Amino acid sequence: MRKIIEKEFALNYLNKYGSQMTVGNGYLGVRGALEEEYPEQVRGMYVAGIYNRPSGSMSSELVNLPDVTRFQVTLDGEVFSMQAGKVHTYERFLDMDTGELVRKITWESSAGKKYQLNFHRFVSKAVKHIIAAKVEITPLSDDMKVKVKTGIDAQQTNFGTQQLAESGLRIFDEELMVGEYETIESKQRITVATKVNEKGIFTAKNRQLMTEVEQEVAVNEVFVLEKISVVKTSLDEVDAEFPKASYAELKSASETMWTDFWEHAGVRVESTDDFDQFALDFACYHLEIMTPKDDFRCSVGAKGLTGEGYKGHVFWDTEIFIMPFFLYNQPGIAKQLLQYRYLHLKEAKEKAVKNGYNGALYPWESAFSGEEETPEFAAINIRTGTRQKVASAISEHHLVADIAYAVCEYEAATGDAQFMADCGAELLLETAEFWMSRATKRNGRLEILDVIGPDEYTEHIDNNTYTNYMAHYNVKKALEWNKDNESFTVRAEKFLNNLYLPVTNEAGLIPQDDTFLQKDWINLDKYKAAQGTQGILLDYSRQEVNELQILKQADLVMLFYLFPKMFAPEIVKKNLDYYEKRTIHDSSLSKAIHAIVENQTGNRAQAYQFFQEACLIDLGSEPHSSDDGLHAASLGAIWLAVVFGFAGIDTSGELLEIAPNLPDAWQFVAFEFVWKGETILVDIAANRLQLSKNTKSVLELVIYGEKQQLTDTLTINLEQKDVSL
Ligand code: IFM
Repeated sequence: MRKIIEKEFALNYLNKYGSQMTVGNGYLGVRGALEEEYPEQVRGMYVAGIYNRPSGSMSSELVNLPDVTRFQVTLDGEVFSMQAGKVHTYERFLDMDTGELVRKITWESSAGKKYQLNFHRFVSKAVKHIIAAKVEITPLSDDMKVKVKTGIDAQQTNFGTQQLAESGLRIFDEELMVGEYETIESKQRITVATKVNEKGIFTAKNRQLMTEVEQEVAVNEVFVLEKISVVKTSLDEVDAEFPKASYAELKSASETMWTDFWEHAGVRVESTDDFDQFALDFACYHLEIMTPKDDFRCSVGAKGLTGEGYKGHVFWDTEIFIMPFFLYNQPGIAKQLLQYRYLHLKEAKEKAVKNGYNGALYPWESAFSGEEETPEFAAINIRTGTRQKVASAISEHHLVADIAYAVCEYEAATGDAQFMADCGAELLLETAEFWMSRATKRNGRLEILDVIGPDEYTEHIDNNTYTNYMAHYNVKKALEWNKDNESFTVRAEKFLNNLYLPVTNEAGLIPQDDTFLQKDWINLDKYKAAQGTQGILLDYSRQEVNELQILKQADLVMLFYLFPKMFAPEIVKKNLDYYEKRTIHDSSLSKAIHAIVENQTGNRAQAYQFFQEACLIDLGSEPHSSDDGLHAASLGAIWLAVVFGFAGIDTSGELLEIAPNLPDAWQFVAFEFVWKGETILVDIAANRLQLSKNTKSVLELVIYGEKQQLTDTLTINLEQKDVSL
């Protein structure tokens, strides 16, 4: 049973569970807010691609849509709230096997009457527009008079910003409530339709279209109210029919799809710590519900569809951290995520021109329009009243090569020649053109000046090693795919021959950039202990941090992860140790990548510790860390840590390679891995590796450095192998 469980009600954790218990399907995300109101509780319903730019703002925001999850329950004249009366039993869980959120409470009112209240909710995986809810109330001590008020509440805002104009409200056939809305600036239309299965009295007031159902219920009888809602927007091509089916029927159709998902995309782990399996299930569930399935106009925001953090914007998180989960399970979805970038080649080219470059310069933060959405300024410093400029839009350029890397990763895994002909080769060409115009002749070579690498605590630096190597790879791959373009070929070869690629110094260290190794070092223990909080910025100004050897997140280590064969193992080890000591892991994109590279160097205990710490980013006990949404890239990276870390899969060569190195705590791990159209079941135990597929074709692969052929099943006895590095 895959379950996220909340054992007791605590106001402090309301919004964290609200994010964790989001239900959705990649089109819709509905936060796990409780049905009744509490101060500070953030409700949220989001549709992928529905953004609006509030007046006076530079950036679009993922719109918080009218709510259908709120139920005001009045029992014998008292409004139900867990802040009043007494809660005798409480249980809430999100059943990830079925996508259903359930809450069961035995409650005693202030008047001393007892009730059993059960709430159920899910977003359909079978019909993407449907949200279904069910309320069951049983009076346990006396007959009861129950009133339930619910409907469509358009008082929702994005932290106070109203994004929607109400354009129509109607009741059809004395049962169906329909609200129509339009985003104020982007002019997207949203229709929300809902109905309950009992007759009630309708009201429309203050942007709320409601029905109130009232009934007398005898003691121990169950009052049941079902509410089915449908959401559609002007992005939908076909009209969504209002379903006639009941809650149970809709649930069963959705459940079938979830069963199928888990059968193919789940990872099974046997560990001495059950938390590992739970964290992996949590990651897979959320990756699945945050990613659009059939619309390449939309991608994945940094918080998926679980909250409004980062305004729902799309970063490099998608291509580097999230896409692989789909590429090696549901490659069609990975392709769609790349098509989103291809769709916005035009805007990327416009951004390049605007900044004085050629080719395609993708926005650091993207939304629906494909234009740059990075806010111009960071949060205000309330002591000085000033705001620091956000430099990422103008100099965090590695994203361009990250997208190109993802294109090559997709091609390597699928061999999809059609995609390369339609989009991939051009995407590589235009991104390469960007790098060729971005480099500057200096010191008798080409250098890339004034950038921000993945480590965002180090700004305005020259020759960030990660960026330079990625740019080199981008141009090299563009050359391979555009051999017939003569003018490009000549320039690309010159670029490749002249681009400065930093190498190890006398001490065996690869500099993160031109000046990093000359900067002072401070003891970071205090900040590492509070990682993820950016506490360093309370003691040091951004400028001061910039002048110290301090990393927010994996930088050079990202390169070791993406190119596992590029550097000799002893160089990786030395640099990993050096840079880890200087990394606070204040970004959620850091820990799991460090876990992978630690495992590559044979440091399995440290790798496992980092893996577990990465899992705690959204699942730890700190109450507010995920209030405004889950860390989507971190969830993707948890999956990466298992597949490319512990299972030791390496896709960077001609042949698929596998060299597992499991943590001591793990007895077993198994998952499906799709490679070149074949689904391989990877099954690893401490003493045995088994690969199987259900076709008879021969697949050549490399296992612990030895070439092997897989037809249907291949079993390797690991007891006879020395798997230590
Ligand atoms: O893309 C990341 C970046 O690397 C670190 N800051 C947060 C962004 C969104 O997750």
